[in-house]
Amino acid sequence: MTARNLYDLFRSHFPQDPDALFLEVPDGQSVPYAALDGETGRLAALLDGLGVAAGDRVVVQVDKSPTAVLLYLACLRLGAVYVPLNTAYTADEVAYFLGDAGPRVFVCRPQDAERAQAVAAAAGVAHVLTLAADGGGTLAAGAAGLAPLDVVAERSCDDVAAILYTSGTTGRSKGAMLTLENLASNAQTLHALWGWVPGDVQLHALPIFHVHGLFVALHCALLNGSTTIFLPGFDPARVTGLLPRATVFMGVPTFYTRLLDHPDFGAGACASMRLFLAGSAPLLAETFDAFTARTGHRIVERYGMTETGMITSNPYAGGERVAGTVGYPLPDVIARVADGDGHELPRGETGVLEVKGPNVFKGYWNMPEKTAEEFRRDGFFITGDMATMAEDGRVTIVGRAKDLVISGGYNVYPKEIELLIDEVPGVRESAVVGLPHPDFGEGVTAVVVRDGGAGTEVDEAAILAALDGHLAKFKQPKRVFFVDELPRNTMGKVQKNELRTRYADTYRR
Ligand code: MCA
Ligand code: AMP
Repeated sequence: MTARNLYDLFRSHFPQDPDALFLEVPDGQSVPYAALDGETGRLAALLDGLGVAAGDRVVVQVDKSPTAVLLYLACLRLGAVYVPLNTAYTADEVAYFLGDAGPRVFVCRPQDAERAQAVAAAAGVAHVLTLAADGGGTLAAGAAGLAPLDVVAERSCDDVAAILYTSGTTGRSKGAMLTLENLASNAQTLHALWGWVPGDVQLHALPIFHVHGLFVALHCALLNGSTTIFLPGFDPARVTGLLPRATVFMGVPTFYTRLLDHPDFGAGACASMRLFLAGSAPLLAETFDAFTARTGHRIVERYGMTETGMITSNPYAGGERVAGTVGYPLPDVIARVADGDGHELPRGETGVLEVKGPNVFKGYWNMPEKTAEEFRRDGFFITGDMATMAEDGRVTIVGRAKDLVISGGYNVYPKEIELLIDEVPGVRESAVVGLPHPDFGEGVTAVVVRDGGAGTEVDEAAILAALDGHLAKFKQPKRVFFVDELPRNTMGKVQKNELRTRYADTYRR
């Protein structure tokens, strides 16, 4: 990357047309490209006044809004580290993130301000600001009267631009440090690979607290100087209604199954579309095929991780988009399928996918040992995904070596839930698995062994009540089953595969 700051890189692609829109917000205030310098400059002035300097963290847990995007860009300008959090996280979860990230500023929703003040005070956070979905709150009010700060901090490629938390197999979330180089290289590669052209319009319905909606989608549009039609969330009727104005759409598989379930969705809605992309979870071949049959479009499935950004993609041009595969490693990414010791396996064999390239993160914030555990000595990052690579390099993800459930594109680590369930009075032990789910792809499911001696006849409602308020809704089990004992192998390890088989039909339509 030659730019000294990611914002500078984006700015070099802003259209000259003073009316060109960056974010077009149906029923709201749109954001022209021409306003970006001023608006982000004002937010930068506010943060600067609160003492936010390069390298300081700004933790943000807010509903999707144009101002949230401007805040991200303002952090880039200052060289501050942007740390977005899923709005579903509870106060308990936020307390951990604030304690770990140690931000100078925490921006939250107005309705969460009271609890946020308490949590922030306990974590020693100096300032709490609010931002509502409509842009209101103390953040905008504080910035409104300020002169834009004419700053674009000089950063190096290796400086951290954002920390994104991913859940950990041990139950503790890890903050993935993403550098300017990580974000810029991935954005530039994807922008070229997916053939962005002048005039492209993106329809955006993803959340913006994860890599998919924030980086993959918005960075490509920014590098293209494109307009993004910016929706507050995914609603199949709204998406169907707005698609005729768009050329590019990115979604998790649940978006596509919900669109296919919508009676008005079809080829007509997709007439102007150039590209549908899917990722964050496996896209079933049946969804790919049904989508092609209904619309004539072949979805481009790609694969990535928070720690790496995008790793592989099916071809946009010059190759087949094959359902059930995730395509080829990106041009600047090296991927190998390896055995448990990191030795590359012959093509066609199944092993763990390992990757290396400018997209691979710098490490986990405050966790050097965890970072070291996930890298090979030769610098390859161990994804924890099981894959095969065909002779021509095409990658198929066939499973996970890590104990992870992906529900509607959100990651859920069973360990985190099991630890909480095991604390419920009357529970001896538990195992959490993901089962096939028609809407979310996988449904989080708990299998619990009661503690006969405790005297309490704990039931499904009691387990769910105990989790409520402590665990984000999307992590909470959709069903809880009770068994006398968990199936174990000779080593004493719980056989989750057996549980997945036993309860496989739980969510069948
Ligand atoms: C909402 N609920 C969920 C989920 N979302 N439960 C399980 N899994 C979910 N993903 C809960 C709600 O709290 C609610 O609970 C009930 O399910 C039904 O809510 P509903 O209104 O249907 O949900 P929604 O608001 O429509 O949300 C579904 C969604 C959303 C649109 C699919 O989850 C979503 O936007 N997912 C995208 C995630 C994403 O962007 N992932 C990218 C990560 P109750 O009824 O009890 O209140 S980045 C990544 O993975 C890597 C880098 C990559 O490769 O991209
Ligand atoms: P996250 O930690 O949210 O970044 O999730 C990354 C994980 O999502 C990967 O390690 C994969 O397990 C999964 N994933 C992302 N895209 C795909 C895909 N296209 N097919 C299968 N799994 C995927």
